[in-house]
Amino acid sequence: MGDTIFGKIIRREIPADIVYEDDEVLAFRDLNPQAPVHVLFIPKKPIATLNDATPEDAVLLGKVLLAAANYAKQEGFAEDGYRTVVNCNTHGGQTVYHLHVHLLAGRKLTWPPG
Ligand code: D5M
Repeated sequence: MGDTIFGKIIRREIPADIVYEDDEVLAFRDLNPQAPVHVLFIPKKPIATLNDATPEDAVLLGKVLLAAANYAKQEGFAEDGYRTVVNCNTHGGQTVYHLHVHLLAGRKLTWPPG
């Protein structure tokens, strides 16, 4: 359980640029940023994909999203706006199998994604 690169970050086995932490949520800068601000918000509980989330995870997932929104407000880019993304499995472009919310901001993002 939790044996992904993000599990190692949670356990402080590898370094990360952590910007937020509480008992259940961790946020750190993406190693390969796609926007001026690119932060990953993760539940400390190792849920592999959104497909694996259960009704018991509903509050936890809400906390992950709210942590991202609070960070955007705190850092002053909420008004201009930002994007949150959860990639799921191969077609979604997921590469790390520990559920995470990408927070992208700091430039006008295009839509639709590729
Ligand atoms: O997104 C997985 C993201 O995780 C991708 O944008 C790179 C990022 N990543 C991978 N390893 C690290 C470490 N060690 N620190 C910070 N960020 C990392 P996905 O939605 O699964 O494609």
